[in-house]
Amino acid sequence: VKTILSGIQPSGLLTIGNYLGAMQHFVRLQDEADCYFCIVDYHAITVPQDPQELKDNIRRLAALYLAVGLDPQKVTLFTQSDVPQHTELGWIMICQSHMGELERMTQYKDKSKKMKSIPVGLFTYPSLQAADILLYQATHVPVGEDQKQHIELTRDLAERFNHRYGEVFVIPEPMIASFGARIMSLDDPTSKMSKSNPNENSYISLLDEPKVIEKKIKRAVTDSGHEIRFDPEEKAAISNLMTIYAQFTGQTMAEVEQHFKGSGYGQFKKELAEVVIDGLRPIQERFHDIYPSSELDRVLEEGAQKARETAQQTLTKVKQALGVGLK
Ligand code: AQP
Repeated sequence: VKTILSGIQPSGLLTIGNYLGAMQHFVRLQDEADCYFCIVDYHAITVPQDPQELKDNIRRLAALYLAVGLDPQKVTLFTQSDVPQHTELGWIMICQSHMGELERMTQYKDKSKKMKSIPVGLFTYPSLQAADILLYQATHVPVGEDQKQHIELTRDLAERFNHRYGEVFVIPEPMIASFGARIMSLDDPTSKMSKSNPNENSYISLLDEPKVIEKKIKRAVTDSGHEIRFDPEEKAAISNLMTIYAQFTGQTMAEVEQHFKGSGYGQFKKELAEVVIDGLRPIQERFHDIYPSSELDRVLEEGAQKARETAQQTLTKVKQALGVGLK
C-alpha cells in the first residue's frame, strides 16, 4: 500500500496554482493510500512572517484542506510544528546535506536572489523537507512541478543515509501530474503563480470573491494576436489561462480550443472567470463553515497525535543507526 506525504506552506493565501498542482490530487489519493498532509509552518518561517497573520494562515490552510474535500477519517492532517520529530530529523538531514547540492536548488536561488542578507533556514529548508517526507516512510509525494528538485534531493539524502548507516528510509517517488502541475502568474507567464508574490493581481486565491476573480482575470496579461490557441512557446499567457480553464472544466485542450474557435480574448476571459468562480464557490462555502468550528481544532490535535506516533518510530530507528542518544 502506498504511503503519501505532502505539505503546503502557510505563507499566504492559497492560490489556484497550489490547488491545481497539488491539493486537488490529494483528494483523489485519500481513497488509495495512507495519507499524511501537513501545514508546514516551519518552512513558512524561512522568510519573515507576521505572527498574527501566520496564525491566521495556518488555520485558513487547515480549513481549506477540509473544504476541498479531505476527510479526516481517511487522512492524517496536522501542523508541522506540533510534531517536534520534524525538526529533530531535520537537523540530522542537514548533517547529511552538502553545501553544493543545496546551492543548486532553483527555489533557493530564486528566493534569495533579491535578498540583502539570506536567512540560513531558507538555504537548509530542503533538508527539513526531506525529514518531513522520510519520517512517515512515504512511498510517494504528490507535488507541483516546482518541487521536483526537492524530492530528488530527498531521495539522494535518504540513499546516502541508508548507504552509510543501514537501510532505515524508504526512498520516495515524486508524483507530478502531467498537466496543470505548473500554473503561471497572471501578470507574467514566465514565472510561476506564488502565494507569497507581493502583487495580488498575479494570483487568484482560493478565497477571492467573485468580483475580485473577474477583475484579476480581466487584467491578466495576454499575448499578441487574438486566437485562443494552446501554444506554450508562442502564446504563453493564453496557454496558461487555457490550462486553468481546462482544469476547472475537466475538458481536454482540444475541446477548449474548439469551444473558443472564433472567440476573442474578451469572451474567453469572461467564461474563464465564470468557471473559476463556479469551481471555487463550493470550496468557499465549506470553508466558511469549517474555519470557525472547534471541530477543526480537534482534527488537528488528533492528526498531530497520530503523526507524532508514526514519526517517533522512524526517528528512534534513525538515532539508533546514527549512534546518538543513550538508547
Ligand atoms: N504555480 C503552481 N502551479 C502548480 N503547483 C504549484 N504549487 C505551488 N505553486 C504552484 C504546489 O503547491 C504545493 C504547495 O506549495 P508550498 O506552499 O509548499 O510552496 P511553494 O511550492 O513555494 O508554493 P508557493 O505558492 O509558491 O509558495 P511561496 O510563495 O511561499 O513560495 C506544492 O506541491 C507545490 O508544488
